[in-house]
Amino acid sequence: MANANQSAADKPLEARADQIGIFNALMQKSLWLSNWAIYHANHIRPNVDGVKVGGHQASSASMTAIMTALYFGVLRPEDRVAVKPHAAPVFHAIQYLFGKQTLDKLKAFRGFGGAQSYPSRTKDTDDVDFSTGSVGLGVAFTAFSSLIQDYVRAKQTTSESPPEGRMIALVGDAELDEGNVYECLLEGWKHDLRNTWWIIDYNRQSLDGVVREGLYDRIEAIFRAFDWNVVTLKYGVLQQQAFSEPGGEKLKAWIDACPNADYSALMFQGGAAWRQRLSDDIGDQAEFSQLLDRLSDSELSELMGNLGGHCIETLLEQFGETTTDQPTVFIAYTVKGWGTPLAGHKDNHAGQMTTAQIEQMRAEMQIRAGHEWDKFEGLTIATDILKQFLASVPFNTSTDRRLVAQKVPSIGPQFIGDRTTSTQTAFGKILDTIAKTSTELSDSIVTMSPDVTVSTNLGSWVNRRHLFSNREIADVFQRERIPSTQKWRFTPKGQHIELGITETNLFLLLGAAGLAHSLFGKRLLPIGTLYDPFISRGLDALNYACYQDARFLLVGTPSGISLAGEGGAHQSISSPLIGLGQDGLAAFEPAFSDELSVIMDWAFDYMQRDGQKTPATNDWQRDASGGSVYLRLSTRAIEQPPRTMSPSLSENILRGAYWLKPPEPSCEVIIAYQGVVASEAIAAAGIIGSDRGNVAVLAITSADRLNAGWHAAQKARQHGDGTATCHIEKLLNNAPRNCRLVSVIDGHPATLGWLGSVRGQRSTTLGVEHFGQSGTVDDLYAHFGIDAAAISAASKAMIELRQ
Ligand SMILES: Cc1ncc(C[n+]2csc(CCOP(=O)(O)OP(=O)(O)O)c2C)c(N)n1
Ligand SMILES: [Mg+2]
Repeated sequence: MANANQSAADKPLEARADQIGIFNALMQKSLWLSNWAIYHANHIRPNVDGVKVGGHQASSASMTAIMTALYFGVLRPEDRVAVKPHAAPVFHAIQYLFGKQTLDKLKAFRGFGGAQSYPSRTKDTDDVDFSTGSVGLGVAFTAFSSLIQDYVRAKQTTSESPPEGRMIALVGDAELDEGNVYECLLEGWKHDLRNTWWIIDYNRQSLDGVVREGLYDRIEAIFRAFDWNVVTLKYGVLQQQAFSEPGGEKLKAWIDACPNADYSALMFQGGAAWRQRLSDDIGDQAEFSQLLDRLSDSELSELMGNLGGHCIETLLEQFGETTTDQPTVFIAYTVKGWGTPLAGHKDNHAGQMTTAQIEQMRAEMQIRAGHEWDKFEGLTIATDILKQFLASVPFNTSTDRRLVAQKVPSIGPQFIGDRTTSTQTAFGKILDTIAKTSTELSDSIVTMSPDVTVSTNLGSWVNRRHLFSNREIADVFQRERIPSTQKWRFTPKGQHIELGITETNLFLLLGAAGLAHSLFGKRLLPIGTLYDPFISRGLDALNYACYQDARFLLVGTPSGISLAGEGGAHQSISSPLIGLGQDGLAAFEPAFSDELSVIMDWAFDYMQRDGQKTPATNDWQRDASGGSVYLRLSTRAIEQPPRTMSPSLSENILRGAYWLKPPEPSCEVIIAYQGVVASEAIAAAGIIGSDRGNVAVLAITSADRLNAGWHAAQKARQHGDGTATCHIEKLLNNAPRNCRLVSVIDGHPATLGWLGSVRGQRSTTLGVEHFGQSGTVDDLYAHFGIDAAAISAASKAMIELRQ
């Protein structure tokens, strides 16, 4: 019985042939099951809405051999894999063979509750390590996971460390068009990237067609420039044997010179076309002609399709020989649609086999009608042997590959007690206070920033906790006694990861760190800072991190037009809407430092809540299951309210709002503000109300949580829970029903625009809708109509409105 732990090359010839036979059988089965699952979803399952179901047969086929070699032979349980999104069907098929994917879910591929179109950590149940879908992101995620693996291990003793895994990306060649891949390469090089494999499915086709000539040289040069080990898998063993025969060198030279598009077209056309073209190009040369004549059309087609990426022997050998921890890229030549009638056709990305074609494939694979899903149907190797083999595959472990980590206990809110301060300054001070404590919490925090560490007030944290690097690097300025407020010391024990200016990398690193508990068994509390407007730059990666249910604290600062002098597009407008709309991210915009203290303390707990918990029906789903947190902060210092934090105030802050000035029965207007414009809202209330009791001020700390609670209550009522209510309804119920509402935010007014609908109150929404500009805060608040004068004018107009 073949032992999958041993590389095929190490074995006696007979055993090796056995093992290769088993791999080839499983490859054939994975190819069939993946194609059949797509066919079934599109042609057999009833289509009730007429919308295309889809699935990628050609992209899956292209990777089947690579994934067969990896999953059945090379991977170890500690390895983590990001599978090319549109190879999901092969992944699900392999998991099904392992017994980790159900037949029901496979039958429901792309259906409700079925196996997902693209591998999903959160939605699939079959051991997905990294979600993929938005091409390029999963690729880079593996590198950042490797960096986090190093980070975690540097803080552990050897006995605490689980085995070191390889972080592996299965990459479509067109994914290399995504710029984030190169941002990641540069960052990886800076951080001594290790244990990372990128296996490129080099089929030279993307979605729309065949790629340009000469790409290989560019790709190779790029990886070498970043100190990667480059392994090229160009020819399979059949081709290598043919090359060693008389006339074979002619064939090799022809293959090497053949343009990508021609190779693809010939693969599609098959053996007769190959024969014609090779004869035409190479001509009647005795030895070569003999080589050609020896082969039938189908053998010739098999030979020409026997590229490195489709040859199990080559794949096992090359993967097995790669024992270095140097990051390694495998460039595996493949044919898109290999092994199917779609092979090589330039339009095959969304193309699917016709019924006649799948029937032909069924016949070739000897699969009887009604036995399409049988795991060993049509294979020539005895079922017992295959079962034994599958049970011995190292990756097919019965232990859960998702790890768990102890919860890090809270140390309570850290209050900093300034009289006038900004939320950004307060953030830095709170972190500094935490840094001074010797607690599990302070040791679990890891900060990161894309070259805005100092300007987002992480400086004192870094001075105390240092920067992370695999090796010690002293701060030259410190050593030379040159005065500097920053101590820039790198050490394996450091707790800040300094990134270059790429927000996408920040989000991917936050995502990887935010999964450390599950990937590496160690709970990290990652905090990432960036300038608020530049969230948009990395938005897809942020979405990606949230989709994987990674847990982190994101700090967007400075924000809004309150940034004043910096002007223009440095002033964020729509980020509160991102906070409102982004799933998996609870967004807060505190105005005062004591609110921030309470929110940060809560965030460290919320980030650790169990993603699986089912919420009560009238609760916002995420309250039970937890998630990541986004803080929108400001550099504008404002006067702090003199107060001590009470449990009820703290609870209200976390629920999203509290009465700063509660409504009286005579209340005519509520001024509801979020964030730094608190001072304007308070001043406006003074202008219109002074002590007449006609105005109330509602402090909103989280439009996001308020809004989510409101939606949850509405849904619960729709589902028959007549008692369901929510925080914002309870608060607004304290005010007379017909009082008016004016909302204000240094951001897009739609953030609070829904408030009037809660009780059907007439409302005016103030905020910023157009690009900012430079000026003083007073200039800009007046210009955009969010100063005290504008708020009071809007309030008065609302009061004066007749019904
Ligand atoms: C960010 C993003 N843009 C566009 C797409 C749509 N898309 C899916 S696959 C694909 C082409 C991928 O080609 P390649 O990576 O070479 O894989 P192949 O299908 O050739 O195996 C595109 C454009 C996507 N999934 N993500
Ligand atoms: Mg491709």
